[in-house]
Amino acid sequence: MTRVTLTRYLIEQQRAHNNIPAELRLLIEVVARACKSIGHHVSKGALGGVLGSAETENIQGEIQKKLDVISNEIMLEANEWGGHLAALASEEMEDVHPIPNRYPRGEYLLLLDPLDGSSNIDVNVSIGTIFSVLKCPEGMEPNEAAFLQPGVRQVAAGYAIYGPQTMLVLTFGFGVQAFTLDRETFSWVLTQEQMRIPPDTQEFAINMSNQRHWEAPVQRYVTELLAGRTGPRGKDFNMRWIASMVADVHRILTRGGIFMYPRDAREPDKPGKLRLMYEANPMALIVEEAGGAATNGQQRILEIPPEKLHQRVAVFLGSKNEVERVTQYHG
Ligand code: AHM
Ligand code: MG
Repeated sequence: MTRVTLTRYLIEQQRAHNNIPAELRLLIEVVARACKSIGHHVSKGALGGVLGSAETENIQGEIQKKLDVISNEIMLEANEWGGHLAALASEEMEDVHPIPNRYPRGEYLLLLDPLDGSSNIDVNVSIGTIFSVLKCPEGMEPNEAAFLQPGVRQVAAGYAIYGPQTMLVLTFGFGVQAFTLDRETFSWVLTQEQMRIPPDTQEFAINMSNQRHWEAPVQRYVTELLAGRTGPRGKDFNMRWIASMVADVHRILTRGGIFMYPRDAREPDKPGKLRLMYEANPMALIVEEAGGAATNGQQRILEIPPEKLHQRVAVFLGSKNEVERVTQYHG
């Protein structure tokens, strides 16, 4: 069997379809290399002194883990000097980070959740890195306003998952491909082409402990799932909740399912927990490209015009028929 590495895949795509500009290809290679480095630090655990809290707070008011900080630094260091980016933005940084003047500036904008699933780091459960790539609008300074583009404008999105296998899942808007890290050659090898999410499923993912805070449409939808075979849905549903969005989405890409993080009454001024620009948008593009759907209950996530870099959003994504149903319940 021929092994297709990430580099070869990108070059062959470019050659055959001319759909990945060279600068974008190089940018993705840099991000993928940085993910290898993050994965390497993750895998060291206690031996690398990377577990535990950094005792600092990020812009979201969350206590950062050491690996949140390390992963953000790895991404910054890897991407600053390459010449492909105009600026980057991250969950761990309050403001956008324009490429310093000492380096050449490119035309792309990179958005990151450098280490997603922070609560799972210390318990050795799968975590990941999520990224989204936009183009800096022509003639615009790479400031926050340049980033505030709806998800449909993403030119690439992906995530790395650090689990039993380390994998990279990528889309450029023509399907979703998965690469597995070969730990012997330290290269990404194409292991799945055109991932597809089945339109129907009997598996859902939601943090049930928040049930009392949910809005009526989500109460109704989940109650019907829980009623199983003798309820209105006429079939039993299974539940999974990993509390790493990357891992929950990866399961859904692999065997279907619906993932929900609804708006709830705990913090009424925040429309959900997850962040639109570097969690929901990249995952929504991946899920749609795999034949699934992604909404905030009212509209396609990818069409939401962002107002703020760190804006939050309710998320329903995965198997199409289930996402459409819960969206309909929202009226
Ligand atoms: P993080 O970016 O700080 O790690 O938070 C995002 C994570 C998602 O990966 C996951 O779906 C969710 O938060 C879990 O939330 P909860 O702890 O409320 O179950
Ligand atoms: Mg996250």
